[in-house]
Amino acid sequence: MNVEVERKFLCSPDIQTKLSDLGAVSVGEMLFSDQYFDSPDWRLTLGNMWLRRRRDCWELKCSDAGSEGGERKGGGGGGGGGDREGDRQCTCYREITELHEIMARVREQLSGREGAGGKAGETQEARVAKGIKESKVYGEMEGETGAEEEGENEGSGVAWVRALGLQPFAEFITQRHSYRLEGPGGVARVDLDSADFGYCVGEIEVMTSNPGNIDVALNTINTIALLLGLSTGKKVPGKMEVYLQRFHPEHYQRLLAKHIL
Ligand code: V4E
Repeated sequence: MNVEVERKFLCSPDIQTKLSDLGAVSVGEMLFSDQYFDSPDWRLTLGNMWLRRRRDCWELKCSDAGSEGGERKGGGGGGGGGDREGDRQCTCYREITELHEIMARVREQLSGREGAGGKAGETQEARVAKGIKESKVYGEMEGETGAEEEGENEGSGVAWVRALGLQPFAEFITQRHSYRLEGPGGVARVDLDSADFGYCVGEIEVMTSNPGNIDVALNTINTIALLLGLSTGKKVPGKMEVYLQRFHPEHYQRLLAKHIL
């Protein structure tokens, strides 16, 4: 299991100088487009699950990483959940990239009772049931996705998400400059992102395959944040939070009310 522990920060004009002073090494710049999907009643995101397609690859981020293995308490909303000031600015998400596992987790979430329910609940249940019936088993769904859009990688198409009644709710392009930085106890990646809707944000990220190492990751991130002179104040919003606040205020308010954002 891959767990992504990260902390967002606002980029000061001298951030690149600070990174280079700390020995950070530039590992490249890239441009990518993200598309996020959910049901009309936001059943995935209200369950703190984020389904994304980036460069024809699917990824699901789930908030259950911090509570796995019983070694530490996971905070609400994928939060760092620790006792130190800096931990509260960190988030901790499990990243799933294997398509079969993504499909299984999405199906489980859509057919469960954890989501928004409400007025669209019944319709959504019917849609999910229909999507699952049409696709019969996930092995077949994956086969369908491979064949559905000529020239795309297997599974990169959106047929399987459509069959489950999911729709894109956010789409934006990011220009990213990434750095590699040695911290105490591990290596971190620092990304400086500029999204096409006019928001810039940085993030310090440590990936670990062992949930027992989350505290080490938090320590690495907090130390780097201190060295970069980042403020210990309020948690800095990510691109999605700002996107929803600007373009989908109702969805944003529901996520705030559930303490997911
Ligand atoms: C987990 C999550 C979302 C999915 C997007 O995650 P994020 O890491 O912010 O995006 P990005 O582009 O930096 O992805 P990467 O390239 O690192 O894989 S959208 C909202 N969340 C939850 C969340 C939260 N509750 N608080 C903060 C500060 N960030 C994200």
